[in-house]
Amino acid sequence: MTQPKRYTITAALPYTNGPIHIGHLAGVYVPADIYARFMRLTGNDVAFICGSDEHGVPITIKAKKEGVTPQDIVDKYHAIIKTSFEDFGITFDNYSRTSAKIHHDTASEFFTTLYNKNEFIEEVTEQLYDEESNQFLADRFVIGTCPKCGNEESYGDQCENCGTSHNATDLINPKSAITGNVPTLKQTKHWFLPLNKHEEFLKEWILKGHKKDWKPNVYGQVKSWIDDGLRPRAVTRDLDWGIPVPVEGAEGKVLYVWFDAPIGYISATKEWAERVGKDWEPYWKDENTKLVHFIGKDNIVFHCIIFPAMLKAEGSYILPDNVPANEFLNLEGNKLSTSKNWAVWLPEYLEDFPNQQDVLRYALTANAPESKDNDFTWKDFQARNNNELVAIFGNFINRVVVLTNKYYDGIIPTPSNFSQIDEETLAAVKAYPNVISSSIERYRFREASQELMNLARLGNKYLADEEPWKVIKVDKARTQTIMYVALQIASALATLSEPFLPFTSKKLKDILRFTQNDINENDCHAKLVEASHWNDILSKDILIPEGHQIGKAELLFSKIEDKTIQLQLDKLEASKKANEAANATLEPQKETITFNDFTKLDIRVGTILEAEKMPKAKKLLVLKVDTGIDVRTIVSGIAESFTAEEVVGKKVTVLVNLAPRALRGVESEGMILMTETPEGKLVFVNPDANQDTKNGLTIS
Ligand code: B3M
Ligand code: ZN
Repeated sequence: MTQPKRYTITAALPYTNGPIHIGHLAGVYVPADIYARFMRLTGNDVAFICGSDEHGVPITIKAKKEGVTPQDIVDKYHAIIKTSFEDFGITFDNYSRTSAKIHHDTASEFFTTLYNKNEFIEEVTEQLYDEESNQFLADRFVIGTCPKCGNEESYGDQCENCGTSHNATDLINPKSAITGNVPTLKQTKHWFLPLNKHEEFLKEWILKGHKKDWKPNVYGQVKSWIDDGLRPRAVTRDLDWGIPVPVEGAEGKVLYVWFDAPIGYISATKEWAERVGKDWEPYWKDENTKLVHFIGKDNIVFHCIIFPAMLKAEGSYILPDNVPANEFLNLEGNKLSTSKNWAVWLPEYLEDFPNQQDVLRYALTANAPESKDNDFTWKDFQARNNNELVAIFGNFINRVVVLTNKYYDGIIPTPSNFSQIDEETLAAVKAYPNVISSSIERYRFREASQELMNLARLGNKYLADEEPWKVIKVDKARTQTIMYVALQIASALATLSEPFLPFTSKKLKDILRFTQNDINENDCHAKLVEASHWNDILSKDILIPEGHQIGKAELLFSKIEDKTIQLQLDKLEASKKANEAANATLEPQKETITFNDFTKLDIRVGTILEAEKMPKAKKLLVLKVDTGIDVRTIVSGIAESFTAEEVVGKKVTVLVNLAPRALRGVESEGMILMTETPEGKLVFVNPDANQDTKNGLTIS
């Protein structure tokens, strides 16, 4: 075991423009929480830091869309995000927000320090400008083709396809995201961080330093950026939402969101330290502190190049020890998308699956996109629950607890001689903390979660092989030993599951009475058990002592039925449909007519009396229609959508004063009015029903 250390663990600050979804959880928050919980459990000093990223164009765009102020948006989503993290068991020591005063102050001070140290270049350059909306087009306000990968929907500051971070003026065919207009160029003054000046240091630090132990996806991306050559990056913007640039001559300008957001980690640490009466500085300035940033892959450049360059330029800060960025999680084969509502939203999950946080945590960890993009499917989620959590983990614990209660009234029995199998099993249990630690320390959370499950498998196998339910009939002493060994495995699971399955771990510790409210001062058993944590499994021979009373069995997990999964799949299908309908191309409105034009139309309700297919014409039906004033023939182009039989007797809307015309030799005296549904199906403009129509009246 390594010496306890100080850890500053950060998780990417989510933009407050929507709730958290499974992609965020799998990529950042679940692994970060496993890591933080593990580091605390193994006796380290941990500050686990996060907060809402409340500045930046994504917020302004959302506010514009909803017709409210950016402040309304950040207040709304900050509350939603914070609560859902808490309910999901993410144990941030502080979840702050970048609109907090402490953050504005910290970020301004940071900028001022760099400014006073002449670390910026001040330059008037031409930036993209939208004449119609009268504003500069920074970041997500402009969309165009990525000069690196050709993605046509790249943002001004970053391409989400290849991850490249660029300047808005680098985009090919830029368009305003506000008006769709082609931007013009307009001069404006900004402050640039000359990344080129830090190139040597970055090379030294990342490429020649020890950063080869960074994940290959992270190291590879960073290396390729450095190899491409670094250029100055503007760290200020002409926007009205953000932290004002704290120097003279910068009126109306704010800090670039990616300048202020990572400083949010520092301000959130300060806020936390103030609250708990600690000094924040060692967490950011002591060389012995390990700084670890958990992020998604689209944030790599900001955490591995820009923020370290800022910290280095400031001079008094430590640099990240590791940036274990994950790849992306897809959902049922498609890219997760907030705007297309293709996601599993955390608040909805918590509502649909109450008290089943651990199931999602486990499914996301076991299938985490650690080294490549991965797919979340509801079927896999169900299988992870039913075949692993229920059938292996839950089953083992349930058997142990039920039998202990049945045979010994819940009191841990006294073992007699251990067999070779017992000795081997107990030795195997003791090896698990190191196996799991080693995976976690290398940021291999998938592997770690599978090792945990292997420990439960070991327990199941032990019981299945030793069969205490049979042995009890012939050898009471041997049964006691078997149950004693099984209870040691159950105790190890209670402790080792904590980082991955914290709610289950707590429940299991309660069942095993690891902590008792009614502890008698002299009750050595209770004390012994209470002290149990990760490292005890290595150092102690007894994890749960004979004579200790445990509680009754409770189910840790329950089976998830097909119908529950189907409901989720239906939900996704519905959002796909809604999305397709919203994106369906609508025909533009026709030329405006006057009221007089309109009143010339004589529209009446008629009934179709007879119908027959026009010979040799695919589209035409010949109808006899009772218009109320007469019965007349109308030729209608609906034969591809309706049979003659099904339209007879239908009430229809008829334009009766249309000049007659001959169609294939049959004179048509009027027109049946039709329209299309959002799905493109042709329907009658039904005089009885309200149709959900799309294209206005069609002439058929
Ligand atoms: N808000 C980006 C994101 O949500 C950004 C992370 C900031 S971390 C300092 O993808
Ligand atoms: Zn690109």
